[in-house]
Amino acid sequence: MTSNYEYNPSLLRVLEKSILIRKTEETLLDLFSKGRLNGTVHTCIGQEYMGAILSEVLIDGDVVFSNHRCHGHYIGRTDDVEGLILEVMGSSLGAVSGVGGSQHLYHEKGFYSNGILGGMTPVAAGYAHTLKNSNNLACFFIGDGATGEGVFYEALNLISKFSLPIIIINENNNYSQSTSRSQTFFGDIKSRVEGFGLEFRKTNIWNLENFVDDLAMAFNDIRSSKKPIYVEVDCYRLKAHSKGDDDRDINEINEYLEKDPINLFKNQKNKIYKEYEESANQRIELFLEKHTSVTNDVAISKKLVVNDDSLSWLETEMENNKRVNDLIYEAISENMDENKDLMMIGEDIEHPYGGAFKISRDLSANFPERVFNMPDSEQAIAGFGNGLSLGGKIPICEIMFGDFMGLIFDQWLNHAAKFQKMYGNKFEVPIIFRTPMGGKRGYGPTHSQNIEKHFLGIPNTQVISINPRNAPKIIYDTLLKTIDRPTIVIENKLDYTRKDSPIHSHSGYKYKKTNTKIYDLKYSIDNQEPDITMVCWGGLVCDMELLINDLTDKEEIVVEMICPTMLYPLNIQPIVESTIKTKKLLIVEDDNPFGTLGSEIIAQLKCLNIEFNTIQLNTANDIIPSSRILEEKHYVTNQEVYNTAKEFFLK
Ligand SMILES: Cc1ncc(C[n+]2csc(CCOP(=O)(O)OP(=O)(O)O)c2C)c(N)n1
Ligand SMILES: [Mg+2]
Repeated sequence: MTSNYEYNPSLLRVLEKSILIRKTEETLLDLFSKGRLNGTVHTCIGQEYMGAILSEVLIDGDVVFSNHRCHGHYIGRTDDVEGLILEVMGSSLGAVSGVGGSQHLYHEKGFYSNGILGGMTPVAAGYAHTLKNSNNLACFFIGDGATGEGVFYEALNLISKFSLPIIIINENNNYSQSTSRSQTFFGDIKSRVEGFGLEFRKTNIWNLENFVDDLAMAFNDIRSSKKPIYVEVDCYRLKAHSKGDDDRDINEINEYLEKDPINLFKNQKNKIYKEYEESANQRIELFLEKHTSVTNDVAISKKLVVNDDSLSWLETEMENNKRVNDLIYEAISENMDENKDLMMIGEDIEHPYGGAFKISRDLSANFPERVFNMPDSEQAIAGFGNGLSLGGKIPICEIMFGDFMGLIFDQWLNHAAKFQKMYGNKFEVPIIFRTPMGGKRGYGPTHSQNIEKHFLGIPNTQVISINPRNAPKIIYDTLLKTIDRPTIVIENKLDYTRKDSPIHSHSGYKYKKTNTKIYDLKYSIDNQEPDITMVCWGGLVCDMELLINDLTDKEEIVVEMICPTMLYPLNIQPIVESTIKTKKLLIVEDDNPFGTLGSEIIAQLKCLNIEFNTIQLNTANDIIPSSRILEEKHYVTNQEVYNTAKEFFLK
């Protein structure tokens, strides 16, 4: 089987690049067989053309988003063969310091890849949004198998609806790992894509001249029309999915080996082929001679206590007598005035509705380009936010109810939280997810939960809990001015309408704050030794404040309440300091009792060899019922805390 086309200069350049990619990947397989590589190698041997074409069609400022099979795309975009090889070998001189490895590559020229199928679709969309007023575009690669992911379709909707400058290149090699497309794929991708109103085009690599023309035309068309295009490319993977796992029929593979454009080129233009091959081999061999072994000096910290800020207490600034929802709105609005990179996206946030809990209010009217509604697609909202952040914006993503944070978990854990470090620690990822949590309003099992425990402990992220006493406006203001990492801010539904002035305490209780950027609080009486340390946060703070005053007035029990604002990374010092004094630690939580922040606090204190007794009060270990009567039974009641504290004091 031959295609007798002329090898024009552009086609020759694509072939030269494709051969460089093939030789690089053959080298990687060889290094792997010699035990010199750690982990996985998904080669694109047979599919190099999709990467190679990039060096023909991209301009400065364009950005490529890729997947697990990314080496070819990376070389096509960057020509950084050496950085790639060193990366896969695990060297700190590698493209991303040996942290990302084969699947997680980054380059400042505009390249991001990740190993979560489909996960980069909304990220590419968000980034493309930042390119809308330029001549640039985003180029997004996805395999046929990954088109099974739901987030892909959420993002296609956004790409079409927002008319984003993006080319989606769907490499259809008919296999997802060992599963052939016919086993799991219903219908055809064309009608799915066209269902979203996207322009669908189809090409293949078997006639490489046409392929180069088709792709070049699609890139040009996007630059002139500023509209997205979806291109399905029929192709075939000539090697195993990863390293050596291949169960496909050998006759099928042989058939495609014959059709392969590099092999055809080798047969038809052997002299030029040899030239290209030799030049690639020389480049790689010379380089490998210099790197017979690798080292990696990236620092790895194994500290148990993740936040050991030293402790000093300051007076608090409060008494604005304003409601929490007003304070959040004001902080966001004022910062939007000052910082044009700040954006806000979410469901139903536009004026006049202004958000389910009325935080965004008129922001969309005041900043129409920067505050807008998103579809009911939490994964896409989160991914789009991640893309905006990579593109230099600071997105505030409103997730309507905390319970829906479950839907963004992958974008939080495998995207936002990973980008900075897995891409070699070259940039920060400022992004905020704001969300109301908490029950006691009869919203029932899926609209009432405090699920922060599932988001705590993820490296390179932070989780902040505001309450009426930690001056939400100051917290937000500080956060918006200094944010340097993915951040969740947990608000509380009942707190929205509470005011930021504490109750008057006869016994002399007042709040103090730690001397840290995002400060924690303690509620205590100056110069009086406390009997019990209480820890709580969020929606419980105001309730416990009331209760503590009663305990002191009626029972003469003095409590020191520690209210962390930064739930992660938690500063354990205020709790350590107080528990050493009281030896009695009472933790009250609005969550069921297994694996919570409370349990973590107790574990940390134990590891620090502090002597203390402890009681943890949690909700029922069950889902949150809607009925008011049942809801009351579910939560820790104030009476329960009161009685427990009394008994604990006497022990
Ligand atoms: C969310 C997710 N699920 C499963 C995997 C494991 N996995 C890695 S590659 C792959 C097959 C992907 O097939 P396709 O999208 O067609 O790309 P190809 O490997 O054919 O290039 C699978 C199942 C993954 N990386 N991410
Ligand atoms: Mg595939």
